[in-house]
Amino acid sequence: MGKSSGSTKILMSGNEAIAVGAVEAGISLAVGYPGTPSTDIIEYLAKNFSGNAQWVLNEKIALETAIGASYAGKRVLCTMKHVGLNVAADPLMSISYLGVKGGLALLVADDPGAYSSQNEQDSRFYAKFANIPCLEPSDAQEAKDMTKAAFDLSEEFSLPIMLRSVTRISHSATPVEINDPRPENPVSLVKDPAHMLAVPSNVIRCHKELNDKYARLAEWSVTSGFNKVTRSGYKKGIIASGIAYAYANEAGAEYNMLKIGFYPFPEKIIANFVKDLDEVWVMEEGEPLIEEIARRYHKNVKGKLSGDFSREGELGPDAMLPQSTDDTEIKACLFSQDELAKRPPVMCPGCPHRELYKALKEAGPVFTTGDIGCYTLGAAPPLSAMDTCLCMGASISKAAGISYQGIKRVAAVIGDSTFLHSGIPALISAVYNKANILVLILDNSCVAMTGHQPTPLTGQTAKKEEGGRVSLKDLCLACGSASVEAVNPYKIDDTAKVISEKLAADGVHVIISESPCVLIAGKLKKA
Ligand SMILES: Cc1ncc(C[n+]2csc(CCOP(=O)(O)OP(=O)(O)O)c2C)c(N)n1
Repeated sequence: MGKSSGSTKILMSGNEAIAVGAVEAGISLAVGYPGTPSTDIIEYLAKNFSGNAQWVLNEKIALETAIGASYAGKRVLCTMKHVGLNVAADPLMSISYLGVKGGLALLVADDPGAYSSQNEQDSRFYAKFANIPCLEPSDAQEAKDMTKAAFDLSEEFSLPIMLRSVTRISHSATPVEINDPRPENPVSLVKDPAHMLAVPSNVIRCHKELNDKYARLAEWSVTSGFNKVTRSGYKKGIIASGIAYAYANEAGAEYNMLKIGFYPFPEKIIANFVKDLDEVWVMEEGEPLIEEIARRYHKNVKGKLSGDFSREGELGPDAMLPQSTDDTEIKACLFSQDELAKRPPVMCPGCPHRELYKALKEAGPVFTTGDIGCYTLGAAPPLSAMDTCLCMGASISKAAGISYQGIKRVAAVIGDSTFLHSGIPALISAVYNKANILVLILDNSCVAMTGHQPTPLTGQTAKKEEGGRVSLKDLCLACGSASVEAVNPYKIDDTAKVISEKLAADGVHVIISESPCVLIAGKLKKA
């Protein structure tokens, strides 16, 4: 990638378009932690971008690494899924005060409908919370254009800029025009304590600078072209953002349309749009953020708060059709999700996680706190092997919390990537506070759930080059675990014996279930 291709148009997914947009904008680094639906952006860049594209251990590290590259004057793309932003929220809330140097675009992919997530939180609220702008594309071309715009805006306002995607943007393809890449910024690391130190003496001034920028950005949005009005001449209107704008276009030509693609915007945009309308629909994925504003300016607003759309789950192309068409043939072509056969995810045949769960069952009664990964599928019958699941890294802390109540035979089940993501501090805390728990780390030599990304335990980088390698056993011992044993989960009886022993012992014991994911085991053998 990187060659001039004139005005070629290529069919690409929103995620590919974001990756290409970042390259065209002259990034020097792309950094992220995997999470559906954002994962394939870094994967695309690792394969097609000659520069640096990295997986790091979690989203907080991703954002902090991006901030470092920006301090060095470079443009950097940082990617994560919506719940990842909770992990990165700490640096986010303060970097907005300090500001950035080289352009920093923060891509956050939301999952309305929670197809592969533990919730359906709406990242636009984080942008508002941190007082940073948010761009919300409605197709792949716009995803690319907005990505490029985000870098220019980031440097103009010295702010990280959020790009909010959703599953249907990230994973669906529309034609995208390819342009020449801009050259990378030169390296320039200049000390600027007033804007690089988040210390009390800087806070109030930086907060004021941020508030001023946010007000200027709202005005900037008016001429940005990202929030635009199309008039139909009728008295009905739709305000729509992101993918919902594509759905709104299915409603018919009689609707006036206000497309919101940029936050913040001055409320007068909405006030002017709804002024002469009889009826206003608001279509947005996630929470009724725009709708709440629209309600201040019009009495007849239909959306999620009025109950016309569900507040849970995602909208769809047919969201407006029952209102806008009497054509029974069209309606008959639409199908609701309820009519589709249910295909919940299941563990693959031969998955080592299943064998480990069999051994755990054989070892006798146990309360098992769980974590997030392929092994979470063990919560479902017939295994029913996991009793809790909350967020990444929570299994060990939950088990410790239970054990502090004097309860014995508590096990935490956690994958290798999840352990590296946020399990390590939990393990150290449990050792420190003398928990009596068994920690089962399911090491399958990859981040299986999100598509077999490599980890520091395999030592392979995102670009499939050799990186530094970390020993899981040494790591657990260094965390202070009373014992660390490796088992082969396919040897169920042997594994059950070790589990029984460790469940009966006091202290924090670790068992590492060592067996590669069956889908990559063949490849690993060949390597
Ligand atoms: C904060 C956060 N970031 C990312 C994800 C996406 N995600 C779900 S499970 C997982 C890791 C799974 O890897 P591992 O723990 O090794 O288990 P495996 O799937 O390989 O069994 C990731 C990255 C998430 N759910 N939450």
